[in-house]
Amino acid sequence: MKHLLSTTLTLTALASSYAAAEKVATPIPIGIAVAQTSNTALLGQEQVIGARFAEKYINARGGINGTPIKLVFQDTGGDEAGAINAFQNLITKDKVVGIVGPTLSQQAFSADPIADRAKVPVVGPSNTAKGIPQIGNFVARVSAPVSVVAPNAIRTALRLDPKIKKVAVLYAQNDAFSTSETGTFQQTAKDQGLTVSTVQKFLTTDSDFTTQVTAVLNADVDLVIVSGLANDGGNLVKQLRQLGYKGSIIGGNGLNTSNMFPVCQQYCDGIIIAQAYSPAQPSANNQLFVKEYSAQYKKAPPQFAAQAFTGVQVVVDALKVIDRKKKLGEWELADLRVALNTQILVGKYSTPLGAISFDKEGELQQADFYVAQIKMKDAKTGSFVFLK
Ligand code: MET
Repeated sequence: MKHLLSTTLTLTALASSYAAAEKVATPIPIGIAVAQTSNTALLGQEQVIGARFAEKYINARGGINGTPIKLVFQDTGGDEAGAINAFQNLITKDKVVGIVGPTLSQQAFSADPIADRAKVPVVGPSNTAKGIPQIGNFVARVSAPVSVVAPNAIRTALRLDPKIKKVAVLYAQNDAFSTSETGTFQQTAKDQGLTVSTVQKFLTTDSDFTTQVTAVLNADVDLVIVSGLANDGGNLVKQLRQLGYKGSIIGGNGLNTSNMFPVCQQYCDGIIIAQAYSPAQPSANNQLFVKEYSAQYKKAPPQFAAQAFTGVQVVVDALKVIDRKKKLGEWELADLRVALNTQILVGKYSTPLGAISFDKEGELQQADFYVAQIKMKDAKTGSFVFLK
């Protein structure tokens, strides 16, 4: 018995020392957990492109002080379970040093706590709901929150049409970001002296918006503000126009993609959307990014691609600093993850978004914001025109 017990103890000790001795793999694995399937892939697709482009761009410049990176993609789908599964695979199976993801705030509130408990740094590439960095010490984001981005759209809409007085606000009540964003929109509208005549709810899974559109038309408003995701948001805008709404439309962050064009087609025309990224941002780093991205994709980088690129860049820049003090190959994975998180939070980064940093909770500090308006040439082709 005594003998058995000591064997067990020895084995346990061996197992834990084995786990503790796990080194980081080369090339350096960085996890990307975004939506590659489901309706949320309308948004995630641009993130995949931005991340892939970052991998190529960074490795072409020597990776991390000469060591290449390797992005490991795990599809989150559009829901919480998919994001949790992707995070778990990246953490335990793929043994990544950190994770860029997920696509939706709704997913982040479920999946980020798992990474936080496992002490794996997370950089949110597009999560804009209030409260994301506060999920835990290991959670930061490169996507400016709704409170900073959304008000710009209302100010611009009022500049384009100073006669706007009455507003209808619509939001997806089953989505954490949309409920957060509508709070900012409603408050900003009131602060600007507008009357919020009606507030309508829908679901991101809805496709028929007759009830909401009827309420909007009855309220006789001059501005409609939509907080939802790309497919539902696109259909809502389309039905608003088809049923006769003629006023201004603001779309929130979930409508900020040309992948919505096939949904609302020519009816996308005129939607005003605030931007956390502009290809015209003048920093040398952004201009080089835009040049190479445009050469490869024959169009300027959209916001979600630029933010995903930035998420990968932040992880890489932080790893470069760590590697200069002690080569990454000499680190144990668990220790490196903790050191990476610390370095992410204290670093300063020259990115496509301009110069950025984080506060101690992991909230993004960014200077420049923009507003664009969708211009459709026909039912299929359109573009985001940046407004002065
Ligand atoms: N900003 C939205 C959210 O946080 C997602 C937009 S899609 C990339 O949920």
